[in-house]
Amino acid sequence: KTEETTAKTAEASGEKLVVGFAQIGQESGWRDAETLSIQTYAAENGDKVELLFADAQQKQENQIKAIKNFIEQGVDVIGLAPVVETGWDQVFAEAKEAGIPVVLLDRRADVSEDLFATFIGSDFIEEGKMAAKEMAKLLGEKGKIVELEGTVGASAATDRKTGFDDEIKASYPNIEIVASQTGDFTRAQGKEVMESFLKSNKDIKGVYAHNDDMALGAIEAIKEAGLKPGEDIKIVSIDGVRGIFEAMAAGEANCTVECNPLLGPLLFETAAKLKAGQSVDKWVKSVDGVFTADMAAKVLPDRKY
Ligand code: GYE
Repeated sequence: KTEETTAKTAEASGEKLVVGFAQIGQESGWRDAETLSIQTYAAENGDKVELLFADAQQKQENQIKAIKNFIEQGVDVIGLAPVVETGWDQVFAEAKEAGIPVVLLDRRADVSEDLFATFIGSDFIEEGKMAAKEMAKLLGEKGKIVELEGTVGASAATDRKTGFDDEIKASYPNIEIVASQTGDFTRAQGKEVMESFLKSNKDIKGVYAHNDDMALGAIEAIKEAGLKPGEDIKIVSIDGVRGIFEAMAAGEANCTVECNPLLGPLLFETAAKLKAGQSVDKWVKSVDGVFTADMAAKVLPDRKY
């Protein structure tokens, strides 16, 4: 009710940029940092922008409901972090019909180019490749490893797997991925899956996790099994959240590929351009970088998330 009222007020005044954002949920530290970035920008720029925020609890049907609701309320721009890649055609077509541009934030959707305005986010295939190279260095290019995958059907999971697996296959014939399973990007499931990997596989030398949260769960499982994460089993993951920097500084993780979640300002700046009828690039690419354990202690105080 409150959301509806604020949207109407903004619409009536016609000045504010009204953005409806359909967030995935709260599955990871990365996701929380992105949400905070969006909400902080909106709060600090309340004279110019109005944010309608929906948390979908990791369910696509809830995201679709939120988008339909935003269309009904006549927002200027819809922002969406699509939990999975497929199944968006119909609701995006409805937004298009209503003349509301859709901005994809941090994950891709598999739809034709005319159904969305732009994708703001990382090259996940490239992230996977970088992670594979780091893993190879840590292992002296040989050994058995396991993979913790993100949410099934999410572009960030599919592409991080493709990039990593392809790079291993192409360049490191003595590294073998002996098991690969989803941990849904959460710490709890990362731990659970790692426990079962440790039970059914001997000699695991490395873990590649599609995000830091799952890696942090795996680290717990490894410790409980009486092994040393970071030494006996090398840990490489993606995101760059504070928790993994702490683990690296403590010698329990080895490498993270940073994926920037602080996308709030860019989301609203892009939305403002779209409202003004300006053109924007189809892909506004984030720049990612590699952080290894030896850098962790030094950069930790300056980490923003
Ligand atoms: O890496 C993960 C989150 O879509 C890039 O989603 C994002 C991913 C991020 O849950 O931690």
